[in-house]
Amino acid sequence: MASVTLYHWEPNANSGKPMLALLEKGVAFDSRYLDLLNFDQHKPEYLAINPQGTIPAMLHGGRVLTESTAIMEYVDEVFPGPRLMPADARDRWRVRWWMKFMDQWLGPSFSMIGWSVFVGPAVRSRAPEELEAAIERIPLPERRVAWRKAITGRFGDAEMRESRRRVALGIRMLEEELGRRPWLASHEYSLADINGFNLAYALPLSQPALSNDELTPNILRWLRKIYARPAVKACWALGRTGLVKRVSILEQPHIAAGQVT
Ligand SMILES: N[C@@H](CCC(=O)N[C@@H](CS)C(=O)NCC(=O)O)C(=O)O
Repeated sequence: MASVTLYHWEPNANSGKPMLALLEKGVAFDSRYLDLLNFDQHKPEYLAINPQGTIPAMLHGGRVLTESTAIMEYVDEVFPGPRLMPADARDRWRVRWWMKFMDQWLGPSFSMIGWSVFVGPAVRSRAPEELEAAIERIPLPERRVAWRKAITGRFGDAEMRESRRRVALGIRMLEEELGRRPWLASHEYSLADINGFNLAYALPLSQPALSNDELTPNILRWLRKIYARPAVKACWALGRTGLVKRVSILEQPHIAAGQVT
């Protein structure tokens, strides 16, 4: 039995971050897949592990660890294997700068768009009483609000506009930064790249007008280079939904502007 148990959903966003960090380090783990679309994360068995009812959570050495970015740092420090934080202090600062930016500012906007086009439509056709009962079981009030909006499709115009603005600006910032060095935050592959890939792996499909080989060549080069890593292939192979299968767009050697609509 592995010493690590990871409760996760798809290799996507917060779940994918510790999954990929563990695979990059070569750490075996017991995988417990929770189906977010089946509300598994709000069932009593999981609430006994993480009372907030959010994924991921990791068990190691008798401890329960939550918060995906903090889990990645823990995994990098505790286990042998390739180092995922640079040796230079300024580079480590840049890794943490980008991770904070993505977790707090850019990620929630990507997520709002993703919930409006994937999560909401995926569950909407279920019986209204079943959905209402599922929402009532959610422990965090802000997650209840997010689920209600996803299910009814009622995201406010102003918040969607702001999310689109952030995504467009974030893409421009990533493109510029990746023009400076091969990886996002240092000259080595790091946790910032793992974090960023989880956010942006399907960018040429989700934002075709903003990201393609002509408009954002640095981002596309970076995404393909990450996708070529064996740990990334192994991680995305654990995915079950069409959401994560979109990663195969990166197998195309060139994605022209206007090619994906
Ligand atoms: N800050 C937390 C956020 C965890 C989180 O909200 N995860 C989402 C999935 S990406 C979730 O569990 N959503 C379930 C729900 O809202 O019911 C982290 O980084 O681990």
